[in-house]
Amino acid sequence: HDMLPRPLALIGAEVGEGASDAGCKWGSQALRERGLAAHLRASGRAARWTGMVRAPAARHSAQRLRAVEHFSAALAQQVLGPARAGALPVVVGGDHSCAVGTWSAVAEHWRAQGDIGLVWIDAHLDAHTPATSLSGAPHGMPVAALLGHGSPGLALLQGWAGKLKPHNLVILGARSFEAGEQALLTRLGVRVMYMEEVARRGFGACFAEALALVQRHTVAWGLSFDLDALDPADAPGTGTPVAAGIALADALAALRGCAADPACAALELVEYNPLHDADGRTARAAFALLKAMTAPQGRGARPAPCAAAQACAELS
Ligand code: 5AB
Ligand code: MN
Ligand code: MN
Ligand code: MN
Repeated sequence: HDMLPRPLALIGAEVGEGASDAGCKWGSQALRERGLAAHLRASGRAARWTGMVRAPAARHSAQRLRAVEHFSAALAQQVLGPARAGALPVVVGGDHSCAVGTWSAVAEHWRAQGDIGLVWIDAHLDAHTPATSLSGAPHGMPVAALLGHGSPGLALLQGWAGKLKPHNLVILGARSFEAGEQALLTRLGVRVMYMEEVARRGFGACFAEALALVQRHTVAWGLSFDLDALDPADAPGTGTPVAAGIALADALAALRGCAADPACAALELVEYNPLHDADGRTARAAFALLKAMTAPQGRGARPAPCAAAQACAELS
């Protein structure tokens, strides 16, 4: 008979200190109050909030990195618990600096068995170190930290560096970045599917390839979704919206059922800013994304072929 789908352990990452606009700090609380857990239970999985971790307030920019370091260690503990208990951790941000705690915990959990993979869906590369960042904002640094670069307080979480190997990471949807972070990723050989490629090939084809890449040399994989990857028409309520992003409908179609894979180790949805979401559109996008990813029945109906695909078929 079918195995019961793993229960979802929702974890609120109440951190905004990683961003210049701290509004994301209240993102997980807002989604919780709107009934995210009940929304996810409607598709047949058990789901409940197992932790809310709040970053210490930081007034000066010099304190922000320290606040994020402190927060990351606490978040990692909240992720390790449900992972060890066999639940699926679902981290809800919060600014994207929370990814250091989330994926450090996942890497720690799987460390004896092997490496973890990660699909990072984002308008940005998030691969700065304090040396290359122009803003000094820690939410622009989690990828570098997970690769073992930048602030030792982040890179050495759980006592070891290199939670992610470069060939086990794929970044999808990038369209706003700086030279320093791009140079690091290029030097390390990280596969980046820029928005230009995503627009040309389609999000579905890119995500399928990304997933295959992060599964290839790993024992488990995860997905970190920054809402600013979406087109601002579908998700205006994020910390740093960037024009010309991924259509929500394309993301929903491609991500449906992805967490039904037993090798899916955790999910993360970040950068929801309720203060920029007057009509609730972005909250609805967040609900729909998490519901699609956690749909227990595996991949659902394929999306109808788009006009462009049909045109290509006719040409060949
Ligand atoms: B997010 C920028 N590269 O470093 C920087 O939202 C933006 O987690 C970072 O992707 C955006 O400040 C971080 C300009
Ligand atoms: Mn990000
Ligand atoms: Mn981003
Ligand atoms: Mn952002």
